[in-house]
Amino acid sequence: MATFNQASVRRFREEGYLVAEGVLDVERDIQPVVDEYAELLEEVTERWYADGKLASTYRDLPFGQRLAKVLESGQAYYQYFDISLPQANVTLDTPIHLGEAVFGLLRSPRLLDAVESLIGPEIYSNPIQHVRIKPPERLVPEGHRNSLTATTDWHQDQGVIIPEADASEILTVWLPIVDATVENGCLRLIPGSHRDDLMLHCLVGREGRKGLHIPDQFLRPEETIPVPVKRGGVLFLHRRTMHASLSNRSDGIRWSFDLRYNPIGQPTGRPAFPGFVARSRRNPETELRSTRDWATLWQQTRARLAESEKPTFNRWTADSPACA
Ligand SMILES: O=C(O)CCC(=O)C(=O)O
Ligand SMILES: [Fe+2]
Repeated sequence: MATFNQASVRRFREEGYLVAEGVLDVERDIQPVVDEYAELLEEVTERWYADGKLASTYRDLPFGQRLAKVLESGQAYYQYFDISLPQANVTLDTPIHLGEAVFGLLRSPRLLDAVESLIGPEIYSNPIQHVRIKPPERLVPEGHRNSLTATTDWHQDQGVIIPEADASEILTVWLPIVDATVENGCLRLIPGSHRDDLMLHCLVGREGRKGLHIPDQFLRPEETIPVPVKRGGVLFLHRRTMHASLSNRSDGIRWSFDLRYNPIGQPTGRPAFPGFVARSRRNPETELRSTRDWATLWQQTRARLAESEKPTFNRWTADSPACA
């Protein structure tokens, strides 16, 4: 199945990114996810209200405003919503969302057809994955600003893996659940920057702000372009393409998933977390097809990490002098 013609594949190779509109089916791929998260928000607000952690369940507010109220009240919803564990302090009850609609999205045949035309038919779902539901940035309290809730700093995705996977062809698949615009904080990137080496990434920014980022002197601001993507569309990124997000200056949410896939057999760059075979033309029987099995993989990982294990997630352990 060739979703992209040769010209598009060539453009991806040359520019390090590709925007494709209309890859996903709104009814089959997106709406189930929206419904699943509405249910999850209902569940957590009810619980936090009952526990006295919220002054109200904010039931009458639309999804985005309700989320902002929850955050304003100091409840960190993002770990309940995310589809990955955090990299530290995992306990037996660290929340993670492992719902059927999300698993359906990870395995969407429409999405995998597109992925197949870029990395081939043996497709592994790489466990470096997130959901980012970002309220208007002015409503996000300082202590809750991170790349899941607010602006994402400049980086290359290769900078977040460990070196054993440097040669893995990890494809970033970024897809918005609501139209991503310049105003609500779509991504921006530097075309062709994947041809550069892996850049230095720093851990602490100038204002003491934490978060992995490429320092300013390695960026070429005049070459950055914003990449709006409509719901149903997908942005594909090469692992060395430099990118960041704009901030959400709108009144609504900016909601996206970033998923990653690599050819089966290549290291994922985050071996402590579980991936799975999403599609194999050669050995279809190895595909993971059950949400429950997928959830079990993450639950077992959580138990293992809570127990004792302190794996390495990051190649950048201390800031170089060039970071100052
Ligand atoms: O959506 C964002 O803010 C950041 C996404 C990102 O860095 C990625 O998909 O690799
Ligand atoms: Fe990224």
